[in-house]
Amino acid sequence: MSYVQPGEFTRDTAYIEDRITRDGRDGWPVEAGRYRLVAARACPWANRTVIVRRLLGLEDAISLGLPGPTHDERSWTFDLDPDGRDPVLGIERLQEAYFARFPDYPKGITVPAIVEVASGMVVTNDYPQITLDFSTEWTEFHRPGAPELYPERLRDEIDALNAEIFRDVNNGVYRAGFAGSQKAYERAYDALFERLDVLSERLSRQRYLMGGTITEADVRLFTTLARFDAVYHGHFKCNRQKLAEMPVLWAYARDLFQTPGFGDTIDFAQIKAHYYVVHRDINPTGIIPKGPDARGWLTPHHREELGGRPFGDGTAPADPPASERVPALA
Ligand SMILES: N[C@@H](CCC(=O)N[C@@H](CS)C(=O)NCC(=O)O)C(=O)O
Repeated sequence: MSYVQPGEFTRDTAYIEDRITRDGRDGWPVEAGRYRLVAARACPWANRTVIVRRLLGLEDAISLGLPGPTHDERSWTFDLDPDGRDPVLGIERLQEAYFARFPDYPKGITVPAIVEVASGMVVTNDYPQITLDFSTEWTEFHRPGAPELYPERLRDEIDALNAEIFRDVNNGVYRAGFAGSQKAYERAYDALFERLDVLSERLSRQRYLMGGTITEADVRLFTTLARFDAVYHGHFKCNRQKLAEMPVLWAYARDLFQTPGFGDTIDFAQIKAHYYVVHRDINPTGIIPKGPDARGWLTPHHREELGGRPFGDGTAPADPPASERVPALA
């Protein structure tokens, strides 16, 4: 299977766009226990949904299924679960949930996906919308003290910032890594590091992207920064600097990593296994690098000197349930 595309890598951004809403207008009403989020630890797009679910305290309302880090051309499997089956959906492959809804589903079997437990059908894989709906449609199930990640007055600015971060950073690393020509790679590389410079300047003056409090924009930038030195710097050739050589962004990323809800969703072994094993066309040996030493993520960041209240008027989430813990950094 080839991930590299001739010339420029273009992501297919047409998703199963049904939404789970309070009014149930697409046939999928908000209801505790009705849906299961399937989200591999490895995947940055899935990671967003896991972080937001945790920050908002939606664990009891929306359960979490976790496929293993690697997959074949038929995509994600529940190989970490007993008997290789998701314990709630009873399926071995996420593909089964896509086929239950669309028997000839022609596109990628991707995470994150939300599956209706009773029917076993995938409802949506529209990840940019999933986290926004967690914030705005699932409010009755938010924990007391849940932060406002997508406040109404900031939405236009967050949307604009997210679009730049998606194009140049979240997807920019993929455009560099899967480029099929030197020119396409260099264009993606230049746009990525120019954007990181702009974000670094912004974050030298304020603790988070929108000011003193965490928002959806920080979640989206964090999931790429968390994978930067472990994967994108080498595997995707995004190597002007390591994250650890960009002082502002590195401190910002550590600050978030050490905030409950962020670092406690990160599993570096799974992240590395996914990229280096699955993308055989750019890493034909499938060898997974041992480094980098991840313990640097736990060093002091001093970002609290910039002030701010990470959760605004809210509070930090409690530790994740035992079944959802990631391994401690060795
Ligand atoms: N489907 C979305 C994002 C989700 C996505 O790409 N997920 C990857 C993992 S990070 C995936 O599930 N890939 C499945 C596959 O390659 O078979 C997209 O293509 O923009």
